Amino acid sequence: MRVRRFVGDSVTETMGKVKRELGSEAVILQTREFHEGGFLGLFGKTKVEITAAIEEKPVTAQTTPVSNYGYKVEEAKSPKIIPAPDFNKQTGDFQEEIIAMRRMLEKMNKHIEGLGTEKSVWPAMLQRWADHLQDRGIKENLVKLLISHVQQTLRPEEWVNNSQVYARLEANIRQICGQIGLIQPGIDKPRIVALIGATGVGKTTTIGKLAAGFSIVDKRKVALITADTYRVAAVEQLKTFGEIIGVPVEVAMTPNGLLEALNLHADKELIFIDTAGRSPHHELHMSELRAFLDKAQPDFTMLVLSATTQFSDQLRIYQRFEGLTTHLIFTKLDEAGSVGSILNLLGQTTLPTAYLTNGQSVPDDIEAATPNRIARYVLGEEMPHA
Ligand SMILES: Nc1nc2c(ncn2[C@@H]2O[C@H](COP(=O)(O)OP(=O)(O)OP(=O)(O)O)[C@@H](O)[C@H]2O)c(=O)[nH]1
Ligand SMILES: [Mg+2]
Repeated sequence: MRVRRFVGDSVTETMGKVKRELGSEAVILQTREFHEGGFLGLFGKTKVEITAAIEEKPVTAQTTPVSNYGYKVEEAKSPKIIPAPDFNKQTGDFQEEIIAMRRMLEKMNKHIEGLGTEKSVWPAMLQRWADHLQDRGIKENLVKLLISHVQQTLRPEEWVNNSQVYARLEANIRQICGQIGLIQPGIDKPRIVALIGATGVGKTTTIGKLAAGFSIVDKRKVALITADTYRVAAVEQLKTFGEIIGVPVEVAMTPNGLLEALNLHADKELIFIDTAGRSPHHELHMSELRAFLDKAQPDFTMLVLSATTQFSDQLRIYQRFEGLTTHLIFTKLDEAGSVGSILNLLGQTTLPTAYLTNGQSVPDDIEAATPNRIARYVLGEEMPHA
């Protein structure tokens, strides 16, 4: 590993030096500000020092900025922006509904526990549905809950009717999904939205989609801040999105820097904060993230979970980020063969779901979550043969 120290007048300038010398894959080891010159440091100049390292032979930085997708920025500016979903369709603040949902969920959980985990044997017409749900990745106890509900509420001669069974399952899955909570821009001050989660789940891409939707389609005043200064490439990625969408991007090296960046955009309606992907097992990384969030006090802290992550890992990640998270976002629904894991997770939380993403295209591949859409994804398009 090659370690180098860089000094400059500003974060941007110093980061530029790091990138030129060590390339985009350089890892930032330490950042500090110091005073140079002036009597006892008074009236001196504030300098920025960045210590960075590169694993192997340094890669020469590209002269033409390249986006995360590998296309040139100039080319990327030209794609037609297709209107994104209307993110403002709020379901409203139905406090009573939420309380009722929680009660129902608690009841359901009790019921699920009572059902045990041994595999059930159902009448043949229902068994094919039980197998289908299991193939979709739904846990055994939820499968039991869903199928026993069909068994109790439909007459045996109706079990052969796929659309009737599907509708019944869908209705039940909608209930398990619980609440939806979408971002609403602030009125007299910006709403602050931070995206957190494990590495590579799609945080930055999702911010690109949301920022494009709100700024281009909804004509809202948006700013982006990245607190992910761990890799130079991460900063470049968000800056590229900012350039394409036409919204300002700030880089926050420290929690105080984040606060400054937020204050700089007090006139905005929405500020998105991108954070570094965190391994939930890495305590130091988690406490760094906490320090950023403590300073920013976001209105929404959205945990991004990938549908391609297996349920046991999703659950572990969810539990680790639980105290910080206010909303959930599920990504990569297009890549996951079956997304029953989402239902398994939603069955264990009362946190609202906000958005679902289903592809790499910015801003198209995102939709506001609805219990209906989640149910459709969970059940899949195909139905078992009668
Ligand atoms: N198929 C698919 N790919 C996605 C989706 N969302 C993001 N990606 C891809 O997943 C990869 C990682 O996305 P990023 O947005 O960089 O993920 P991140 O969570 O910011 O990653 P780190 O900052 O490194 O933790 C990229 O190749 C994205 O294009 C999605 O909904 N579907
Ligand atoms: Mg990222």
